[in-house]
Amino acid sequence: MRRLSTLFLFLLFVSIAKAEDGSQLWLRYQLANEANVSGIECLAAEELKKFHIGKEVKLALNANLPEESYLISDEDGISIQAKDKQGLLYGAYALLRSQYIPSAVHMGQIEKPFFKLRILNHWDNLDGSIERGYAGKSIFWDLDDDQPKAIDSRLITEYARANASIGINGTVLNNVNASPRILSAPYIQKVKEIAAILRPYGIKVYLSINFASSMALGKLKTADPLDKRVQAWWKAKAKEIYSQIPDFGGFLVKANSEGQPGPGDYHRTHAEGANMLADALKPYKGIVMWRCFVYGANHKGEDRVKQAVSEFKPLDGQFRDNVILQTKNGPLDFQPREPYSPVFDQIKQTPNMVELQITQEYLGQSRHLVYLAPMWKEFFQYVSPYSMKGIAGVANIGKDRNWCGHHFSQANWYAYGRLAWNPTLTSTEIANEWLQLTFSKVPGFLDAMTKIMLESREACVDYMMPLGLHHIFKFDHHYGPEPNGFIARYPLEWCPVYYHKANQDSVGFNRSSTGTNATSQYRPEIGKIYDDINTCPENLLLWFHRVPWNYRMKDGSTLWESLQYHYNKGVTWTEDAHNIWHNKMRHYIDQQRWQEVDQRMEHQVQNAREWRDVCLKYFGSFAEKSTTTK
Ligand code: GCV
Repeated sequence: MRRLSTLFLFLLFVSIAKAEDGSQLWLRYQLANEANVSGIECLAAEELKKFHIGKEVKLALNANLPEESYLISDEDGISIQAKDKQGLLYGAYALLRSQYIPSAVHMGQIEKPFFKLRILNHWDNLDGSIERGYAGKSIFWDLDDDQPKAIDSRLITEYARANASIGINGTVLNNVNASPRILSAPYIQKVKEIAAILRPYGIKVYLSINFASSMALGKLKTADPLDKRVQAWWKAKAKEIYSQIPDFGGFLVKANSEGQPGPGDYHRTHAEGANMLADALKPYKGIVMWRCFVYGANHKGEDRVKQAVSEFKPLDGQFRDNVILQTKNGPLDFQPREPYSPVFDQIKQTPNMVELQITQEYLGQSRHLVYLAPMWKEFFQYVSPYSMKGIAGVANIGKDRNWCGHHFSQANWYAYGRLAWNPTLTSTEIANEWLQLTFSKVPGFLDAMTKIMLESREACVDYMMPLGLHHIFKFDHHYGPEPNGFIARYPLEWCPVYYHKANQDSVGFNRSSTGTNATSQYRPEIGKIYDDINTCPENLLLWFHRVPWNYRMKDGSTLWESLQYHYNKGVTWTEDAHNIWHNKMRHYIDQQRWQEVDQRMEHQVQNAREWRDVCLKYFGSFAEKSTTTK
């Protein structure tokens, strides 16, 4: 008895002693005893001195290496070579990672980032709220006031360090639904202060702009991009910004989309709008990232998923060379599963970059454990990373102690950075790395949790919207299920019923050549596959086709049976995953993080059940009455 209680006390002590709050992310390095680092004095050297354990490390510049790359060798001690200090820093973080994961460094090989632009997009409002943010307030902004509050330099330094450790080299500091005030002098001053913190970490700052800023701030009566006064206003604004922040990256623009102003307000094209800004930024080597997420303006009434191609394809080739079109991975809006956006097939002469969503707007927010790398890798199976100039990820970062709300949502930030660096890494490799750095290397933990992470996205699709169903979320906050959410006063494109059109005969959106013909926007070899119900992947069936309830799936079940199977499978997965965490993972990690994850997983189970029950009741109300199921 006494021995047992001593053991209990010992275990308790160990777990309390190791309590962690997740604030260190994947950078939980033990302090080294002033490691032996020689060569260039830089941030890389400082990081290594603090955390590198083992042999001496030499840092050297080598002009022959590509920008941002590094070369680590182990002859006569370890050396890191790079063309620039940024490369040295990336090399230092790789070396530190290799203390936990030896395969993180390939000795003697030049490592260079795949995408030149590896950018985070913060949808942070100037009042500190974050659109689609689920981890507390903004780390950059506080009260939207004429005079912005002082920045928290300690927090922003930690943010910079975390990003540099995974190779992110740019950040857009404010929401694409942008307040014009971001371009006022006091805010530019704050941006300058933030840029000064991020610069040593190799991170450039960018801003989202409001297209009508010349009216709101400049007191002009117009924002017409062909108006000389408007052009002059933007040129002067660019000059002002660059006089404060010489390495400012450029602008991100949401125009004529969801109520935002844009060139369309003056019957000008997106190209005319983007070019006006591009001309203002050009003397300073700045770029414009112009979003293709537009619908409901010029092509009202057209199938929403077709509208971006309809809008931008005729403009291809008309953009200045410092404009990049930024397009969401799917043609609708960051659903748990979408086909890739056909913009990537149709825009051939204008540089493209993809916008991924790290924050889980439609994937359980910071309540659900859903690892997104498999979803992004699925996109890269169809759209070659070689066809893109850059990659953007809508951040899931806020002031919560653990940065992302759910400890496992940190994995999505990490995975985004790692894939931006090297899109050929597998989801398994990244999950494994992240788990080892963030939690534990013990195989019992690592194997079980890698499996759970890898399965989690498909499970989320199963319990939310299997077989190609989409946008059946509760209105506005996009958390729970609302398949019957048709409220006529909203734009049609926001109503779930518009997307599944369930009735007693069938369900699904006919986007084949007998319907809206969205399949024709894909390159022919893919369009053909999607167009034919027999070849269309079943996981996108109801996205592209209208299907009778008694349609025979490949496994012989009817559509209705299959739908029930998937919803149940998704729920069972959450129950099993939670049981594993609850019963088996506890002793591998610290109590605090175990408990916080446990509570969230319990909630995920409840929410998954709600999804299943609401959706099966609703779809069942048609399917079970259907003559086609009899
Ligand atoms: C920033 C969806 C989201 C909006 C978001 C928009 C966009 O509609 O729900 O919150 O606005 O996409 O990407 O611009």
